[in-house]
Amino acid sequence: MKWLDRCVETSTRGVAKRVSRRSFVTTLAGIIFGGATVPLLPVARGATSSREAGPDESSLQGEAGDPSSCNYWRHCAIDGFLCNCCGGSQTHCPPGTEIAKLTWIGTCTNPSDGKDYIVSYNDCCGKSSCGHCFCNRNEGEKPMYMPPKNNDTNWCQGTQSITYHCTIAAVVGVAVEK
Ligand code: ABN
Repeated sequence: MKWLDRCVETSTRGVAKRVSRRSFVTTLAGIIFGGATVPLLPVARGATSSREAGPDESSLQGEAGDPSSCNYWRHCAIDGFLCNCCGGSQTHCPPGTEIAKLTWIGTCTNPSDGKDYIVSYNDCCGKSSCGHCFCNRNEGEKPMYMPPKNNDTNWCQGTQSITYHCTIAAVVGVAVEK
């Protein structure tokens, strides 16, 4: 084992002669802390790729907890075909369609926790009308002559195609009293 001691001593002395203590500590810290952050990266990417964690819906029973039903709690102010019946889900557009960035926003009460949530009704665009599960609920809606408060609007604007297919209902936040 003496040869190993001598070998390590020689290489350590060599490094000590060539490299300043400060640069050695900097490099070592870079390896330790840089290495520690690498495993976090895929987790962060995963978090941004999912549209929402969402409120707890596990205790909901019947239509209030069924994203294919017009009576699903998030649909309180929707006007359109439910994407859950069209090859998508309540939070994701069906394959081959593009999500509209302009949306209609509603505030719906989640019966499982009694809290009010802000729900974004994004239209999915680029395929002809889905034709399944049409739903028109108008809580808080105002007549057509007040366009910003009326949900009877094709929000497929600024997308590659203005053809409307269906609508998703994504929770984007908790509503708080002013
Ligand atoms: N936002 C759904 C929709 C699309 C086209 C026409 C009316 C409503």
